[in-house]
Amino acid sequence: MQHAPQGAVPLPLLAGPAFDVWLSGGEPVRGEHQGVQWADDGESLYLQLRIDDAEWRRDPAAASESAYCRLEAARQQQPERHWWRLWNYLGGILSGEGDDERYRQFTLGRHRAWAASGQLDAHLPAATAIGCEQGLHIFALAGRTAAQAIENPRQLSAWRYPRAYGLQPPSFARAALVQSEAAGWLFVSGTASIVGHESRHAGDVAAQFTEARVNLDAVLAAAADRAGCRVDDFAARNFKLYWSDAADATRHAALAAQLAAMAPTQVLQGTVCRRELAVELEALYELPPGVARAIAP
Ligand code: 3EB
Repeated sequence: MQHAPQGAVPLPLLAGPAFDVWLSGGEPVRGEHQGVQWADDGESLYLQLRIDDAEWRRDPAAASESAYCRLEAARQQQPERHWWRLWNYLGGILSGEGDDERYRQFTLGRHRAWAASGQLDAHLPAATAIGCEQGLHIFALAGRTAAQAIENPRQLSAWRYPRAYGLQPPSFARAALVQSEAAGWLFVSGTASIVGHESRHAGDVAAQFTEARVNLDAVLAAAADRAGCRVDDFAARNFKLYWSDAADATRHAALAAQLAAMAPTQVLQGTVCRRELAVELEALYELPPGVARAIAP
C-alpha cells in the first residue's frame, strides 16, 4: 500500500483519523491514464483525478465532462470493472447564479459524460459532492463485482429531481451495495436533511443532523431488504461528517460523537451543495461473507 496513489482530500480535517485507507488484497498494479492515477488489486480499482482551478473555473461543465470521460477511459483500461463509489470535491461549489452555479454545471458535465458511456440512471454508483476551496478533485472506487444501486424510500431519487435544481438532475444512487463471494460492502452516498426533494430544517443544524441520520437508517433498511439480511448485519466501518461552517463542528461536537461511537469518524469542513443545508454525512458498512441470502443481479 505504501506506493499506492495517495490522494489528499482537499478539506480541513476538524476531528478524527487523518487517513481513509482502502486496503488492497495484494500488491496492486498501478498506472496513470489521461491524468487519472489508478491502482488495481484484481478485485477493486482505485482512481483519482485533479483538475486545476483555472480549468475548473473557466467552464465547470466542460471540465467535469472531461474529467468523467477520462475516469471512464481509465476504468475501461481494466477488464470488468464496475463503478462503486465516487467522491467529488468542488472548489467554490455555490459560486454562480441559478443554472450557472458550479455544482449545477458539474452535474450537467457529469451527466453528459455518463450518457455518452451508457451509464444508466437506475444503475448509478454512490457519490458525494462537497465544496472545497479550489479545483475539482475526484476519488473513486470500482470493482469486479457490479454494485446494486440502492435508493431511499424517504427521498426522491436524485436522478429524478425536478427542474428547479438545475438543467440536469444529479447522477448518483443513495447507496451502492457490493456483494461478492469474498466480501460485502455498502457505500452510502452523501446524505443530508432532504425529504422527497426538499431541504428540511433550514437554520436548525441539530435537526438537520437528525434528519440525515433518519435517511441513513432508511437507506440501510433498503439495502438489508435487497441483500436479504438484517440491518444489524451491516457493520459500520467509517463515517464522514461534513460541516459547511467549521464553527458548527465545535458547537455540535456531540453529534459527531454519536457517529464516532459506532465507527471511526472523520469530521471535515466541506460546503454542502445547498445553501440552506449545514451538514452532510456518509458511511461505509461491511457485510460479512455468507450473511446475504443470495447474490442478486
Ligand atoms: C442530495 O441528496 C445532497 O451530486 O454527487 C449528495 C450526494 C448530494 C451526492 C452528487 C449530491 C451528490 O441531493 C447532495
